[in-house]
Amino acid sequence: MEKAWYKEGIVYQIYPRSFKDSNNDGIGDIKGIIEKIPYLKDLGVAIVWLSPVYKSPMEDNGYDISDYQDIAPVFGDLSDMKKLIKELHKVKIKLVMDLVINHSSSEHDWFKKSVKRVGKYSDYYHWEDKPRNWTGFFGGKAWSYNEERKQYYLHLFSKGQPDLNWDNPELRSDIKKMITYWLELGVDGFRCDVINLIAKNNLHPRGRKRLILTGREHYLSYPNLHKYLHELNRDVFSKYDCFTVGETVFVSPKDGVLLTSPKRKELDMVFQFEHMDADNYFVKWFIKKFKPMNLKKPLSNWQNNVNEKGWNTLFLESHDQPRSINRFGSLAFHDESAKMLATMLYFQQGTPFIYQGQEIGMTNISFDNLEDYQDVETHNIYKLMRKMLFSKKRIMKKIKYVSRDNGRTPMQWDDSKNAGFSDQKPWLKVNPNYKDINVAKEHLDKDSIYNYYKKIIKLRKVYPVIVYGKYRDIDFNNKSLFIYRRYDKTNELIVLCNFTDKDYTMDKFEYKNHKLILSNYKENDDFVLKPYEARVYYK
Ligand code: ISL
Ligand code: CA
Repeated sequence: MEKAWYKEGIVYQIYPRSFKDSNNDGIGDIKGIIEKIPYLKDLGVAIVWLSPVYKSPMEDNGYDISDYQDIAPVFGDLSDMKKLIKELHKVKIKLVMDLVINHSSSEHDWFKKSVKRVGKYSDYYHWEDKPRNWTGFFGGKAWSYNEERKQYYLHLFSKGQPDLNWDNPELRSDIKKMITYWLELGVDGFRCDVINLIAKNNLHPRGRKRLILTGREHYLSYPNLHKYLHELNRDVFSKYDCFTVGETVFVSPKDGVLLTSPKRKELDMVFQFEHMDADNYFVKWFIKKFKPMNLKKPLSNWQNNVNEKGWNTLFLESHDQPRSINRFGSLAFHDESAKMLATMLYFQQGTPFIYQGQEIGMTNISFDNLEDYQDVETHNIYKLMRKMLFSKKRIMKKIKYVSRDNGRTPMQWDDSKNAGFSDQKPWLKVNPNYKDINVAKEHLDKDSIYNYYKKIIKLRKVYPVIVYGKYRDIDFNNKSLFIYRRYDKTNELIVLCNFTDKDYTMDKFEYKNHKLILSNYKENDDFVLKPYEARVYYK
């Protein structure tokens, strides 16, 4: 297998709005990130991925971009951005930016010109005289009327996020120029937002009626996608020492291989979401009780079918996901389960992604008032479910478990006012548990979740088998344990994880001659795994 820095290093995702506020307006910003570079360095991450900081009306917190080559004033300006790149590079940390090119904001100049049918821009978006029956990701109709142009336009996300028309070569050429601009500034790669939606089928507009995403057969990994990705790679990415990670929704391991196979030269890796359905029925709002098997099955399926052919990513959290302890671990075994989940995930094959706050075990918030939630999706879904006659109580219960704001509360730095995030009222309330869960406290405790993450990051540098070794499941049908083996010609790792809150007694123990290199308990009984115990053995 080909070696690469982006396979070896660990990525840390920053949601700028919630990371660190430097000028006390209640919103995190680029200068705040610069302040915290020593923190990132201490943790040991190699790459930082920044959620969007571009100019935006912020209908979807920056995933609605109105100028791809400028910075939103709330986050700072271009000189701050250049400084961030420089300061990160000084300490050998790479920077990956978010690339939101399936759609722009309706405030983007391109859209304004498209509305007025100005020259080449007329065709930069998808326009139709009659709306199609497609529905969007945030619930509701995906085609909306524009009064001025007197036509309907496509938006798979909110109304202010019109989809770009990738069939237009002039649009593609403008996108390539824009990406080149950032690469020239020194950016080391991109996380490509919903990239497998960019190609649309415009010939068969009627969508098959479905409970969610009617019409999705016309844009989910539609064949032209591969053509457009290959073109971007050939004309732009391949000319720089950078990497791309595609956010790809509703993809199978087979798609994963097509998208990341080095021979095909499309993307370097993808985020897939099959394991994010471990506690829901396909749609996150239809919650079901979590069963370890539902996490194990998709994760091992991707390991078994993508490894050696393409490249995986390893993630449990992001700015779109609730906190993993609430979903797959246990609040009663907060530290143990946080460490177990990290062990289970990061010793698999793929590039590890840590989402801010995950490394200290941040958890979901639980607001009783809808008004305390800020996310556009949460509000859209609330309205939709009210229309569907769900009771307010029932909807709020769902929101508490699922809302994207669970992962967006301000980073908990210390136990001072607003968790040390800002002097002013933060844009989204701080989780009241910040007195217990915060960076300052965990720095001092050698057994903290933070220091456990540090150990994992260090081990990855010591044992290349963690990065490049093959993967094999052990005792796959076990409903309580997740056990697997990583190996190459001369090295072997065994990862043992207990997903239950009870002792688990194994009937055999075959690792007597292995060395225990990591565990979340101080003492380990060979045969008995304590609640949420995790161990890694090496031979
Ligand atoms: O969280 C979701 C909605 O329930 C996901 O389906 C999410 O919308 C999907 O993964 C796409 O996410 C990305 O694009 C969106 C943006 O809102 C998300 O924050 C971003 O990660 C539109 O740009
Ligand atoms: Ca600020």
